Order: sequence, then C-alpha cells, then structure tokens
Amino acid sequence: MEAARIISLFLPLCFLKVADTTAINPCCYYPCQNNGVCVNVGMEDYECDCTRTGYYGVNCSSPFFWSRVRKFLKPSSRFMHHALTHYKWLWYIINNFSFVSDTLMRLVLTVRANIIPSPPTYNSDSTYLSWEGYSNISYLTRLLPPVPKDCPTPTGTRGYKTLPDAKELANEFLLRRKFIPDPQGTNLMFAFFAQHFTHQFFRTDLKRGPGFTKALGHGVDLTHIYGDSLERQHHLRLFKDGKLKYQVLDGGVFPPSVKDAPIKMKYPSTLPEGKRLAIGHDTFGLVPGLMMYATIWLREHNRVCDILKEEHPTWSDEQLFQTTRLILTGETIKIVIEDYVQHLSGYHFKMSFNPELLFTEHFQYSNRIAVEFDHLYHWHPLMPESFIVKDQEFSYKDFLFNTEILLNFGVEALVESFSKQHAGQIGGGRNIHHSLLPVAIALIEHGRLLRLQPFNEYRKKFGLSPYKSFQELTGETEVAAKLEKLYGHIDALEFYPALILELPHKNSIFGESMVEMGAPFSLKGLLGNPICSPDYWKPSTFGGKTGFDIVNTATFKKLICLNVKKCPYVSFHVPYDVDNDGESKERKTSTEL
Ligand code: ISF
Repeated sequence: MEAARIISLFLPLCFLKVADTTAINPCCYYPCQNNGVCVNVGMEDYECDCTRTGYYGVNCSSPFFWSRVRKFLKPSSRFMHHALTHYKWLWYIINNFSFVSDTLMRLVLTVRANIIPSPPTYNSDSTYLSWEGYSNISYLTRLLPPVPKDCPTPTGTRGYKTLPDAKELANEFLLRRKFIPDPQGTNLMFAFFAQHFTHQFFRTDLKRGPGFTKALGHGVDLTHIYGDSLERQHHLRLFKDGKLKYQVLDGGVFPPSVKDAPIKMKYPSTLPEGKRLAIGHDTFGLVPGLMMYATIWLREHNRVCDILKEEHPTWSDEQLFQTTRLILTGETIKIVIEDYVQHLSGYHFKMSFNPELLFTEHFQYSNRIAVEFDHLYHWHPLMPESFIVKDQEFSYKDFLFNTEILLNFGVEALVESFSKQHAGQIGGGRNIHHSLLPVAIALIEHGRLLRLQPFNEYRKKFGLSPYKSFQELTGETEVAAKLEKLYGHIDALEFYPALILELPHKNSIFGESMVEMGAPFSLKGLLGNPICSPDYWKPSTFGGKTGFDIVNTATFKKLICLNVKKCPYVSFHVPYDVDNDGESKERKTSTEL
C-alpha cells in the first residue's frame, strides 16, 4: 500500500481517507508537485514523473541544487506587481535605456511563455498524452488534465460530493448590487476591444461540447475581419486593389449589407436585409461596440491597400489583399501589447512589441487556445449598467441587436462616448449585470462538465502558492465564511468563481491569479504568431519598408484617428476629469496623434 507516500505530503485527515478507502485513484490527491506528472499504477499505486522539473523524490518535492537557488532568488509575484506599478521615476529611467528595457521585456516574454507547453499537451478528453489529443485541433487544449472520473469528489478528494448550485453561487457572489467602476479607469472602448479581439479565437463549438472550438486558427488570425472560410472571405472581398467590400452611408464608410455580401450573419429576424451588415464574424452585428470595431478595421484594411497599391502598382488584387492582411495582423499584435496590455497591467514599465527579442531564445512559433484561457477571459463585470451614446442612454434591451446606433451616430460619436464611459471592475465579485449572469452560470457549469481541476492546483501550476483559506483568497471574512460553508474546503474551490472572487490588487481591475494565469496564455498567443518568426519578421513580408513601418508604428489612437474625419477623445482610459460614477464634469477632446 502506497498511502505512506501520500502521507508524506498531506495532512492526517487526508491519510484517514486513504487508509479507509483503499480503492481511491491516488492521482485524485494530486500528489505530484512542481509540474510532476501523476500516473496511476495497478489498483492503488501511483508514480510521479519528475523529468525535467528540476525536482526529484516520490512526489517531485525535493529540489535539485539549481532549483533551490532559483526558488530562493525568484521574487514573489506580489513583489513584482508592486514594483511594476509603483516607483514611476525609476521606470521612467529604465524605459529610456533600451538595453535594460529590452532585457526586461525579453524576460517577461520568456518567463511567461515558458509556462505554456508548446506543442500543447492535454485536452478535455485526454488525461494522458496521445496523438489524437495533439492532432485534433477541434479541441481546446488544457494546461491541466481533467479531474479523473473515479475521484470521490468532483474536484478530487476535498470538499463535498456535490458542488454548490451554479445559479445560487452566481446570484449570491457574482450578481451586481451596485455598479463598481474599475479603479484603473478602464472604459467601454477597452471592454469592446477585448470582446472584439478575443472573439477571433474564442468560439466554443457548443454543438460538440464546451471543450471544442470553431476557431481553428487558435490565435490572432483576423478571422473576425476576413471570415473563417475562403468562401466567406471571397464574399467580403471587392476583388479590386486588394480591398474589402464597403458601402458609403452619410459620407461614412461602413461594412456592406448582406445583399452585397451574401454571407450568414446572426441578426434578429425583424431586421430588413439592407440593414444587415456583413463582416467576418457572424455574431458581431449584435453589439454596436463590436460593429464599430469591425467598421474601423474594415476602413484600416482599405486604407492600407491604397498605400500598398501606390508603392506596388503592378501587384495583383490577391497580393495586395494578402499583404494587407499580414500588416493588419502585425498592427493588431502591436496595439494589443503596447496599448491594451499596457493599460490592463497598470505597469509603469513600458511594454514593447519586438519579435527580435525572442530570436536568441528557444521559442515555438505556434499556439493552441486553452479551455482555461477561455474561462479566464470571461470579463463580463466590465459591462456597465446602461450604455451612454452622446448623452442618450440605452438599456441592454435597447442597445443589443440595435444596428441603427452605429449607422445613426457614426464611428466618431461611438468612439468618444465609449472612451468616456467607465467599465466595471472585473475582480472582487458582485459586479456582473443581471442580464449577463446566465453566461457566468453556463461557464461554471461548463467548468464542471469539463472536470476542471480545483483553483489551487492551477495556482501551483502557475508558480503561485495555494491559498490556505477562503479568507486569504477574498481578503475578508463574510464572503469567505459563506464560501467555506458551500465548498467545505479551499482545495475544492472551482476555477472561475475563485478568479472573480479573489481580492483584487490595490486599485486594480483584478487580482493576482488573473494576471499570473492570463498573461502566459496571452503573450504566448501574441508572440507565437507566425509573423513574429524569423522568416516572416522582415520588411518584404509586409510589402517593404512602408508596410513594415505601418506595423512598427501602429498605435490604438492612430488606428482610430486615421480612419475618421475628426479625431475624437480616444483611449482605453476614461478622461481624468470623469468621476467614478462615469459622469463627465468637463468634456475633453484630443486630436493629438
Ligand atoms: S489576458 C492578460 C492577463 C489576463 C488575461 I485573461 C494579458 O493580456 C496580460 C498580458 C501580460 C501582462 C498583463 C496582462 C503583463 C505584461 C505581465 O506579464 O505581467
């Protein structure tokens, strides 16, 4: 009987369970530490494979010399977060020394990306490595394999036999009582950017199940702009000068209607054909903020085509189209790192997009979207109580599915309004609008169907120490006591509820785990794009110096302002004179590029 080995790791309580229920699969105890792989052997034994973990021993818990040194020297994530979000003057100096800031950026990218296995390992149906698991890209991958089916409780061995009712959980801990604005000053322009950008690679295929995806590009492939099939793309293309089809309404350029680009789009059945705009992603017609971004990227595509055509008058429509798509891919990654992630992180360290930083490192230029990343990115607390466009207030009912808003107000007005309206704080709990609560409930239920390992196992996987109590997670006692009653043990707490209920960093949008777990997936996905690889990352890929310069000088502000007539206030941050209720005391515009 191998229970003794497990005892070496767990509390006496745990020992009792092993001792009196001999048939428990020992891997249900998650005995293997430091990334060791648990393999059950015979009826009740197990082995931990510690290969290349830097640790040895039955449970991979004894460090080799260099692991001990590394562990000793490694600063805690809280220390790093504190350092990066304080001492502005120090960062000002560091940011101006390219050698130092490049070295730091390289470190951020490699440390983060090294956490993500590449090639990918598990999926929701393979608890061990297999060729099927690797090669079937319809699956979302997984960082941790599912909880074995024969475990005594849904999350392993801790907690109760049944998990708390997902609806009750959401109503009690996630439902918004009063709007809590994000203390980092995040606005709706950011929220819609997040939704627009991530929906190119988060497209769960619910017909097959929550572990499958329809987004087979597994990353930044711009299928939300160009469509996910050649047929769809061809319907969206003008086949002249590389451009996409468009229509001019009231002097502004907008996506074509489905009359001109006959593709499947999801719209309410009452909407006439002429009002149904056609774009890459079939559901983006449902949120005006998404259609606004679709319109901006469509204009950007055609603007870049004009520039390329001028440089290369002999190029075919096809070459102009394909090269422009690569330029827009580069622009997207640049903007996501230098504007979006910069804002999200709250760091004073200036982030830079420079693929060359990784050319001296071992880095795989490939990516597979993980279930965990998809779950982490459910940022519904960002959504406000209502949507304000040019002093007009829209309820959810009036805003969603309302395609007129974009066409009537125009891109400038939407950009300005969304840039000035506060988004909600993501972490800390009780900040999801009631109309979005069903999404959170479904997500929790999907997590259960997929048998996601408990939150503390993910903490360990990302190099964080597991929480010892609910109080430590929430930073208070009231919610913690209620959670303890429902879950029985902190090691039984589920992935998504924990992420949302974790105490946010001081004055931050969310807590430690969201950053530490999300950043590796995010950065690996961005830099793992083929355009960042040595054979692609050169001017010729982008049509020469002009195209390469467009990529290397792209900013969020330019993306908007080069595609509207009059540049409005545009930022991922509300203007600094807007108070916390989202009420603007004084309207500010900025035309600076
Ligand atoms: S996405 C995300 C964090 C959580 C999710 I879900 C990011 O995109 C992100 C990437 C990097 C960083 C912060 C946020 C910074 C640079 C870091 O690595 O600490």
